[in-house]
Amino acid sequence: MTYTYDPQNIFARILRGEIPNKTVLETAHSLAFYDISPQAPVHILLIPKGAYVNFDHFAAEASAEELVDFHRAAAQICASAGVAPGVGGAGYRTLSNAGSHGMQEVPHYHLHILAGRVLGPLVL
Ligand code: DGP
Repeated sequence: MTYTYDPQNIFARILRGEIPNKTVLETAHSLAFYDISPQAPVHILLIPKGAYVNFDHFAAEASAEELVDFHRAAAQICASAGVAPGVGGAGYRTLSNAGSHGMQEVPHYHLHILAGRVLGPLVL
């Protein structure tokens, strides 16, 4: 599978420091920041620093180190925000949009982390 990555996408520009962001967590391979248009009291975006278009690109081509870093970062964010059930929190939702049917807006893989209210059923 060949993936074409647009280096001018907004999250690539955030990673290069060309656009400011409100950073939540930075690790060796991942960056998390607040969504500019929050859909819940907690709405954080987690992105890998590598140039991956979407989830299937990341899953197929990221190194084991990048994959572990990313998922541990997601768990750390949920724990630090106090929303992870494992730390007594009320829970959260993670989701990732891909492609046109997924209505992905920014073509750099990202995980939405939503929490802070009852999120309701996943309405499609
Ligand atoms: P998606 O539809 O899954 O590609 O979601 C893209 C998200 O990115 C959307 O919730 C809004 C957010 N977003 C777009 N531009 C910016 C930006 O410049 N800064 C931040 N922090 N978030 C952005």
